[in-house]
Amino acid sequence: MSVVRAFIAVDIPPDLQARLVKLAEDLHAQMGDVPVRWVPAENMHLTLKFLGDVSLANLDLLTDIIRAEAAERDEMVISLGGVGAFPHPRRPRVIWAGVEAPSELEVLQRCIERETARIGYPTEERPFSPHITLGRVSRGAAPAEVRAVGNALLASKVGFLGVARLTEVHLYRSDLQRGGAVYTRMFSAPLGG
Ligand code: 2AM
Repeated sequence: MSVVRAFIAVDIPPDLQARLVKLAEDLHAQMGDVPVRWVPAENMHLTLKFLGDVSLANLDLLTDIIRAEAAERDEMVISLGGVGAFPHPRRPRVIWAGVEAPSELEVLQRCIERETARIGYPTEERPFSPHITLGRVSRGAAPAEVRAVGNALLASKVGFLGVARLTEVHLYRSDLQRGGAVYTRMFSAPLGG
């Protein structure tokens, strides 16, 4: 295989993943039986750059970028809290937990964006909005179901969820399988070198 679907992300620890799954289960209970694809704990991460199809011939260039950009920054701590939806809670497609991050994370993301654009990966037009995806509302959801999702999110009183120390930046491959996406780490680089 000469091409893989790939993205660059940072991880959150398993205890926080478990807390987010519990939160997703609570939201699910409030929404009722709506067609949402909930993200399993092991797939929860903070995406810095979705690359799409990556030629294996480009892997060395990408790992060089990740290693160099990660080395430029120190480890950082992010804080998770609150829930919301893209594009808007009244029109929810992606259900997320919020992330508060130091400005260094945005700098890291911007530099990765710039360097990957330099080698030909399409630039993300949307502003960086750090989040952890909890679930995705199916395209076929009925308007009443979409409203139920939005109402549950707007009524939610979720506050602080926890903190995560970011120590590494990862390149993941994503294999779309019948049971959902399977993410596999291909390369990791430490923050701070
Ligand atoms: P997310 O950051 O909102 O969760 C792997 O698919 C990861 O890349 C997911 O976490 C996903 O969204 C993110 N991603 C960003 N843009 C994407 C796109 N156009 N297609 C698929 N995934 C994308």
